[in-house]
Amino acid sequence: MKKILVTGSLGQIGSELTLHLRDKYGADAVVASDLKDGKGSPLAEGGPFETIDVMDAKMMAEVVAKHKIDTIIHLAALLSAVGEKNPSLAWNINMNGLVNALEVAKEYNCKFFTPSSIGAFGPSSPKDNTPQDTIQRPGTMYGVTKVAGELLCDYYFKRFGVDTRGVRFPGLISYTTPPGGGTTDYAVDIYYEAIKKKAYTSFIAEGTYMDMMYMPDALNAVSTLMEADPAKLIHRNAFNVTAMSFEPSQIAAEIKKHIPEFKMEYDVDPVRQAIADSWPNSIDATCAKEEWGFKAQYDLASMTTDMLEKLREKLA
Ligand code: VAH
Repeated sequence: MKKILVTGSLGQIGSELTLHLRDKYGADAVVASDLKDGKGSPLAEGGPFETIDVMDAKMMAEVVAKHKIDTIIHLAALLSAVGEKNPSLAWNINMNGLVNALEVAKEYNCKFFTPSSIGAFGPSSPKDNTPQDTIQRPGTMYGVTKVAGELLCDYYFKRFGVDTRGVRFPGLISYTTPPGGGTTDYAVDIYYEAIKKKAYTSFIAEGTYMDMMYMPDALNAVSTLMEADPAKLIHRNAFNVTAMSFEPSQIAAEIKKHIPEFKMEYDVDPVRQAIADSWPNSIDATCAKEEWGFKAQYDLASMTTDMLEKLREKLA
């Protein structure tokens, strides 16, 4: 990977993955892009930045040709909860944006990454230790676009030879850019509120297990997968990856070890609770470990220590 284009660079994953890739491959090797112009953001200050509307394939192709891109990291998408508020917009961006990016990757012979999600599973998927290959009948538009996206990326690999790879991300927790409109966002919001108010009211009910991962592990997963030997990949789109599974009272208990007076309350949001209930309690990441050496470094305890430390600095 010598020249990488990241779409959706100003999002929760994009804002950190772009910097991670620039650290690894050099600032000029990674072209950041987003619908917004990124003026004043570290991404625009620290390296090439282009404004791309992923609904405009011609615009994307022009940027790929201009910068001689050889790898596309396609992140631009709407997340689960916001997708339920506007399902047709979610389909349009998540699918037509993806098709545009895949067509450009095919035309310019680019390697291709786009994330799927645990949201690609549904109520009829096995709930515990959900296997890599199993029933996928999600009940959200987000999940529908993730399953369709996985199938589309496999198709472009098998039919056109595009080197497509992807992971099914769990909820991602980070302190740099707050997530926008996800169901797992409670696990990020809680850290901010713990520092600001020593209290948090969770919109997800106690006892609701979901897979989660700290952002540094997610960033390493992307670069490790993209550098993996293709001969060893039995799967491609998309690998189950996870670091931990917890429910709200467990992350609250971990925070209380650092902030003893922390108070946790619940005011369940029925829409996001229904989405969370339709997802696995835990997924099995054996294939990722065996086929390309996926390994998460952070667990709930070490993530909580680092999140609170970094957020105290950020919010000071
Ligand atoms: C969401 N954070 O909540 C995303 C992610 C597994 C969750 O797909 O929609």
